[in-house]
Amino acid sequence: MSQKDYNPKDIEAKWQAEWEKNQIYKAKDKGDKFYSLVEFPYPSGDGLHVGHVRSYTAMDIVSRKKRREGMNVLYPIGWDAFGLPTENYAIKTGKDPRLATKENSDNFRAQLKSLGISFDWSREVNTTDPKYYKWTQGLFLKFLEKGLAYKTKMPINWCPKDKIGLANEEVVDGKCERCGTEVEQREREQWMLKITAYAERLLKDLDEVDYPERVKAQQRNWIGKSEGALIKFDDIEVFTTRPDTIYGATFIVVSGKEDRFTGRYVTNPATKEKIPVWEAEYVLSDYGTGAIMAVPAHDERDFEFARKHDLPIREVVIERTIDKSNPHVEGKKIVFRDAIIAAVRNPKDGKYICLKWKKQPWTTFVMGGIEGEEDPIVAALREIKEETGYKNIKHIQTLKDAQSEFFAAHKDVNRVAHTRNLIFELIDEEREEISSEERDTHEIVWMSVDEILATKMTHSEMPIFVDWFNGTNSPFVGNGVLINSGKFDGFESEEVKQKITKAVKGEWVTKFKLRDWVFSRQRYWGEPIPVIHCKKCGTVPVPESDLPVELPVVEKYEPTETGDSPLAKIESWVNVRCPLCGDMAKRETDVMPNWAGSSWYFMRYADPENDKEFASKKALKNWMPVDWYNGGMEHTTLHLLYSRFWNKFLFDLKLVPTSEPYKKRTSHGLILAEGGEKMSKSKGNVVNPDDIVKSFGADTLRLYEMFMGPFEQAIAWSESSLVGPRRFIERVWKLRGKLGEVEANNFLMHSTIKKVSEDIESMGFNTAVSAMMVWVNELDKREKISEAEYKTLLQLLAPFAPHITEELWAELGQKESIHQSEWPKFEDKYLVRDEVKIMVQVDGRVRGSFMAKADIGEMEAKEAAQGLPEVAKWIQGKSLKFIFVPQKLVNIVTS
Ligand code: ANZ
Ligand code: ZN
Repeated sequence: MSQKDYNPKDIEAKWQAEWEKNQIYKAKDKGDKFYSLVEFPYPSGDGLHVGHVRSYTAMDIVSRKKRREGMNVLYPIGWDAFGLPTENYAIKTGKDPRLATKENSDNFRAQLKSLGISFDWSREVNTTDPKYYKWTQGLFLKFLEKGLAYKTKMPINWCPKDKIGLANEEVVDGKCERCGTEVEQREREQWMLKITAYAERLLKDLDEVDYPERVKAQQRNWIGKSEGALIKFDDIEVFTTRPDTIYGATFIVVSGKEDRFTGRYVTNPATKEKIPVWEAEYVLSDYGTGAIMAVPAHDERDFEFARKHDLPIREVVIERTIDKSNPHVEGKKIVFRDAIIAAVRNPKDGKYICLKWKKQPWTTFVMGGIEGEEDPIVAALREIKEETGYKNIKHIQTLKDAQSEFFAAHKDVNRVAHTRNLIFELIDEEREEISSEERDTHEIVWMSVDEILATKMTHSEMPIFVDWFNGTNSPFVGNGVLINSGKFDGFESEEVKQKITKAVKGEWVTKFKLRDWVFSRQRYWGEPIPVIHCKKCGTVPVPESDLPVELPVVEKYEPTETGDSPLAKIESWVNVRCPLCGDMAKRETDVMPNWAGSSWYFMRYADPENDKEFASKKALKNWMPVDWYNGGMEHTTLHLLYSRFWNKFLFDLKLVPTSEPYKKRTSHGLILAEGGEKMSKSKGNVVNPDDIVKSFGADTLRLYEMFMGPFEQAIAWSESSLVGPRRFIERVWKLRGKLGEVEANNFLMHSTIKKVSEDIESMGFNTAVSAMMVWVNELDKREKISEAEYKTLLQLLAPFAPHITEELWAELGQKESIHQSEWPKFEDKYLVRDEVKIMVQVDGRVRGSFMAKADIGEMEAKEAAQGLPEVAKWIQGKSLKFIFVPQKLVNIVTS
């Protein structure tokens, strides 16, 4: 059969037009719904990024599969078009941002269409369209009405040269991104949204949603819930999550610009000692009370600070270690003991004395008990001499204490030992005889650090020594048993937190790291905040009937000399009558941040044309929540949290049906430039998807991006790797020439259906593609393939490569679009790859059998059947015909 060559240019535009004409991707407002969502792009002047293509293609594949499984799918797109780049472009060139936005979104739309993504274009939204931001403003007024929008003084980044407030991303190393001037902090009245009112619920409801663990973890950290105590050290109140360590609080640190002793002392309410008050930057002014009790023995930052400034370090919690190989034996007596463990080093070769026990399978350092009030170092020196004979020893370091629990087999008791862990060094090798009793107990061996680390040493305190060997002698920050803590000695730290708080008259509280959301910008290209300031009536909301408050046309886009929005200069716009008293009043000139429009866009898609409400309850009930939302990890803490907050707020007003907007969230990995750097215009390493579509076709680009690596992982672009997917597509194209009257290899077909179906659900797109490649390889080896196999292949490949599959499908004479055909189903009975017994008949009588792989093909089976000796004699010298029933039978007909 002759066939024309594969040429994507001939087919891609043709099918795109056909799909658009037949509206095959349009969501209907009925039936079992599936709402797939991708983050709508900011339509920049640079055009679509190959990173967009990765995320949008992935959810396109999911959406296409769901549609073909009979679901009513909503897969919408729009433009998140307010924002700084367009505004800065306007400042530079004078070009109206409306125009730039129109041009850029037109370009994005054309680009997306050229990729064959199955968006429902009838629901396109644009956050800068007054018909859209009318509702962003309307929703803001609901926050205002409920007391969740308020004004307060906040510090902002201020460039004194450009006289402009800067977003955090415009401050680079403390300098203005445009002019390099040192950025200052300025206090300014700002509008705030009270997201903190929802902190607890934003945290708790994470348990209900299907998000990747790393996304949940980031949100939990960002919300940052801590339970702890407020405790007064005279007039300085601190917030601490570890009141159990208060006996080790040897100084106070208050938030400040640099490390500095203030000259003051306050009383530690537990120890009654006077402790110094320091100032340092590591204590944040806006968390807790802005002051801490420093416990250097148990907190990394306090430890570092104390070492740097030579402040006292007092250990008050010791680690409780349980020796798993010698655990307590039930019914045995518990004996408490103070003990030492001494690691003695010979400075000559860096080896340490270890004891190999003769009656127990133990290797230990020198160890022993502390008698009465004996000093631990004195006790250790005594033990070293007794057990090893070395006389001249010096103490090098005291490590952390521990409380270890083990069964002391040699004494037949359960021990709870408070161990002092010590490091010593030999001064010389002078040595005295050791007792025969000691000699019978253990043998002395010298071991290097490496040998020690490779040996299973018996002490459960080993981690403390390993820290020392590795030079990471860090404070013990965990929970444990209290020491040096007066009447609380011996108690578990976790148990006494509240008791100690009470004893020092503190208060148990819950704190969050989450701050309220600064919701105003002194800029132009954003939604005007819809309020009016009246001398008599105060802050008055613009009546809903007057919304939208449209952005007026301005001549200059720069903020004013005083850092106000350029809107402040438009007298005719600013001066209005008060909606309440009718006196002259002034409009608010701040605009919203670019996070506003994206906080609710997924709701608008449900009902994009509605001019009575932001979306009707009915439409929202039809579509919400979003079933699957894919987006970037960079949006985890801002956009994702903000939009969950808006949704919860509207849920409380009974305006949306569910308290969480997104059932499931996934995240794609970034696409990096060739070589692994970030793609950026300045580096000139940005790949333009248009170029790839032109030279390879959209199907190849889509397939390549799905095949390039695991979807959640970052991966570098590789131009040379595009030929793989392109060749694969060409092979699929050519396979058509092999169509014929043959039996399908059901095992391969059904296992590929299963693999591709499951991999799409788990975003294993790369392995789905490789399963299809393996299958095509096998099909290509055969002389003929069946129509069932070819059709199934096209149907599985269609979500990945929608154009070529549609073309080939049509060539097979199919009237309906492949994208409306039913998704292939696999049958379990074909999935067994185990060996099967294949009977061999000659002229209808069973003459033999052989075992073979379940997926054995016709050719192989014929050969195997003829090769059986018990069959050979029946067919010798005759001309043969074969009938092959896969997995069952080779029937040979002689004549
Ligand atoms: C004493 C202490 C001892 C602490 C110890 C920790 C370990 P989270 O869990 O993040 O809430 N802290 C309190 N306010 C702070 C501030 N404004 N800036 C910097 N650090 C501050 O952390 C609470 C702990 O962080 C508090 O518990 C306090 O140090 C410190 F072994 O108090 B802690
Ligand atoms: Zn008024």
